[in-house]
Amino acid sequence: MTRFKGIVFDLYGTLYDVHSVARRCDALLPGRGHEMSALWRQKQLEYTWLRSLMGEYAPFEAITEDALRYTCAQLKLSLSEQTLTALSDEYLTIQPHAEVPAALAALQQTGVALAILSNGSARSIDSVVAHSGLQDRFAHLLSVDEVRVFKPHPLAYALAETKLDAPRGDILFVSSNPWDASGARRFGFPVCWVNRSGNAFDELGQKPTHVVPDLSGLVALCC
Ligand code: LAC
Repeated sequence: MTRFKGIVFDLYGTLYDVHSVARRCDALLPGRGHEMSALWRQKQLEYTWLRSLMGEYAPFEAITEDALRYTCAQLKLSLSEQTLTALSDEYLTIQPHAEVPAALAALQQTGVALAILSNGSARSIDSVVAHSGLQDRFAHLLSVDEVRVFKPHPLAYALAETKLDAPRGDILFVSSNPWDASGARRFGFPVCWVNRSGNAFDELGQKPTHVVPDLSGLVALCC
């Protein structure tokens, strides 16, 4: 029995493995697929933050394609528009991290409402979750599309508080992305940082409430 009324998860990197696209990248750039997917992911994130700072919004799929265009230009790779779209579409079918399905089932058993809050568009979130067969685990799939500003803007986190209809102190926010964990903590959620790779936490004036190595650690914390 957990003390939380809801648990809200970040999607990319937290529940689903973004670097599973590295395999496809490797076919295009043999031996450098990881470098390519890491640069692509970094630019994808930067473009969400920069668009928000510029007072603009573009759907996550468009940002993902723009980031891939930059990555190819930077790595001097010439890709047809068709390959570019096919590669970006890989983000619609990324796989969950291995322990995630069992962990979500155990957490759901406690009766707590589970949700996703992602910078991804509603279409991306629905596609990724449906592809993994995990749609029944979640009471809410929330996209920042609704507020047209990306995390870590407070309006994005406020969307989860409104939809879960519970005070922010009763909602545990779970992310493997330190910038996201910092934004959620700043908003007022208790935060569990999933530190899968033994990384340092960002220096943004916030500390996570809990740290776990993967979602099994979260189950131990909540069940
Ligand atoms: C998410 C990313 C950006 O919001 O991790 O799901």
